[in-house]
Formats: sequence, C-alpha cells, structure tokens
Amino acid sequence: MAITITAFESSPDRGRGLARDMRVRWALEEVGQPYAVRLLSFAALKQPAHKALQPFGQIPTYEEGDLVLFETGAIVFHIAERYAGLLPADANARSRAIIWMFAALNTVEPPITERSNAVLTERDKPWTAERMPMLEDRIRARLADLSIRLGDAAWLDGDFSAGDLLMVHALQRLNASSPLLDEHPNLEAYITRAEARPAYKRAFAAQLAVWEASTG
Ligand code: GTB
Repeated sequence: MAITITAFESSPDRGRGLARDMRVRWALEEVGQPYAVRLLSFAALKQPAHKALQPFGQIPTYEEGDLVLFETGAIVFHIAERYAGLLPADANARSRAIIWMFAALNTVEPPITERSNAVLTERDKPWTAERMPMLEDRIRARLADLSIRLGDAAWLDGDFSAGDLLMVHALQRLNASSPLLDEHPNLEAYITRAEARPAYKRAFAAQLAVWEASTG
C-alpha cells in the first residue's frame, strides 16, 4: 500500500532535520518502505482539509490506504509494528524497546521542547531570562540519568530500535541550540552513531532537498 506523509513546504529549521517529519522519514528508511510527501504551507496546515487528518493542524501525518495517522509516536510505532527493522521479535525485548519510545516522548522530550519554545517564541518576554536556568536544570537532570543508563552501550537496549530513533531525534533539538549535551560525551557519541546510519542519511537528505528547493 502506498504511503504518503505530510511535511512543511518551507521548514523553519531550514532543513536541519528537526521538524518531526524527519522521524517518520527515518523510520520508513530504516524499514525500507518508499513514501511520497505532500508539502504544506503554514496556512494549509490550519485548513479543514488538513485538520480532518490532523486535528491540531500540524505536520506530519501518515496515510496508507484507508489508514490516516497523526502523532509521530503513533506513526513510528505503526511503522515498527508493520515492518521489520525497528523492534525486536522477542516479546520482552520488544516491550523494553517500546519503553524507550515512551521515555523519549514523555520524559526526555518535554523539557527540551519547553526550552525550545522559550527560545523561539518567548525570547523577548521579561521573564524568559529568569526562567531559563530552571528549564535548563530540568533538561540537565534528564540528560544525566539518560547518560548513566546508556553508559558505553551503543543503543539503549540491545540493537537500534524505534526507541533510539525517537530518543535521538528529541536530543538533536538540543544540539542545535544549547551546549547542554557537551556535558555528556556518551550522548553526543550516541547521536553521532545514529546520524551515521544510512537510513538516517537518506531521510536527512530528502528533507534537506525540500528546503533547498523552497529557497530556489
Ligand atoms: N506531538 C506532535 C507529533 O509528534 O506529531 C507534534 C507535531 C508538531 O509539533 N508539529 C510541528 C507543527 O506542525 C512541526 S515539528 N507545527 C505547526 C503548528 O503547530 O502550527 C516541530 C518543530 C518545529 C520547528 C522546529 N525548528 O524550527 O527547529 C523544530 C520542530
């Protein structure tokens, strides 16, 4: 069944792989599934046609035959369930990999997103400078615990999984805007290892090409 996803026609990250279609592209590349992309303007995101697919007016969405999905966690989970390559076959190992999908989305990513929002949209507010140390301490605490758990392992639990994919993408948001990761060389190496995967490189090149085309 043909797969179509949505993405920004002109991404605010200028093709650095930070917009969330990158997760879906990367997951599809890991499992070897081709996909088409429908590019949307910010205005189109808020139109009824897109909101029928994504009630919050965001990218990405995922269409496969009659199936329409939104939320990158659900989309990556669907891809990992349907196609081999992102979750182990052993039931317990699979459940442990799924833990890391939830940990990435529910425990590690929220403080990172909170800080990014403060930097991107609240920079000029009088309280942002006062709030920033607190936001960064919350991230620091998560990174310290994650770093200890990862130790010198290549991936969070055995082979590379959908949990690593979501975790790395959450952490990359920090790489772009803060030195917090510098405190944890093993997390930096973890990101570098993930970025060296051929599937990651193909996904990154595809979304960068969209940005380059949009700038002529
Ligand atoms: N929980 C949803 C999911 O995981 O699918 C969140 C989806 C989401 O945040 N989508 C964003 C969006 O459509 C784009 S990716 N925003 C438009 C809107 O809400 O109106 C988030 C994002 C945006 C910009 C950068 N950047 O510039 O670095 C990085 C990530």
